[in-house]
Amino acid sequence: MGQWSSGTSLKPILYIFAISHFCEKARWALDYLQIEHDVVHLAPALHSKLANKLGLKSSSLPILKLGEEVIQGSEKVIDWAEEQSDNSLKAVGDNRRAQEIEDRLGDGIGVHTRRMFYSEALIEHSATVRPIFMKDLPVIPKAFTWLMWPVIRRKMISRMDLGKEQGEQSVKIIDQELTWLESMLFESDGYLLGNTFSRVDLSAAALLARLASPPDHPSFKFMVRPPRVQKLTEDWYDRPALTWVRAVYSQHR
Ligand SMILES: N[C@@H](CCC(=O)N[C@@H](CS)C(=O)NCC(=O)O)C(=O)O
Repeated sequence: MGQWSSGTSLKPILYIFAISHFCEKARWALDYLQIEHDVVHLAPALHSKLANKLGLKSSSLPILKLGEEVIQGSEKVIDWAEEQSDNSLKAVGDNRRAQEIEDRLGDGIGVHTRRMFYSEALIEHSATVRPIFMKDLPVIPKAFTWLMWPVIRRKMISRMDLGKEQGEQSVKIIDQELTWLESMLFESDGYLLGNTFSRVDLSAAALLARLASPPDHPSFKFMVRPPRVQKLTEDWYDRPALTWVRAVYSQHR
């Protein structure tokens, strides 16, 4: 077990956006593996300043800071957390297969649930997104987010390639990816690889939470879904993959 695990005074800091499902994935892993840490919410745009200061080329969150050491990205945070803990999130069996599934979840469901959501929310109902980004911020970053919102919004629209067509394309991709997940779940014993909960299950559940609405999610209860996303969430509520996500949240989060 490493020096950062529970009981130590050297607590790592996890920098996140509350609304980010990749951040939720890292945070859940740290909680699950019982690694004590502080969570710091960052304001969009100010997060790039922190990444710069830490010497990172990319500004993406989550970032975990441990003294001088910096770890970026949910997968690397989980790799690190696994080394520190007596508990495990390793998938049983072939590691390469677990990696392939986790990568596919990130590139497919991770990227496209986000693009589907923001393509409607940020373009047509942007006032409902701002409060989620402001939640839990200290006063100055909160005021910054309020004032700079038009600029932040424009940047997010261009960086994530948002738009009505893009949103519709993402819905089709998510549909295919849910079918893929459902085919794996159909052959499984309740978990995606082997018969125990692993990082692969955690990744799928965290990245699908926006659609599955698990009541145990730390931030999504504050999320207002725009009408088409809300309708999709209702239409797909009973899909096996989304029912499974809610069960995984209630058992493991
Ligand atoms: N593959 C990365 C994806 C992380 C990611 O896309 N983070 C988004 C939030 S959901 C972000 O920080 N975007 C702002 C930026 O890149 O500056 C991971 O697993 O951590």
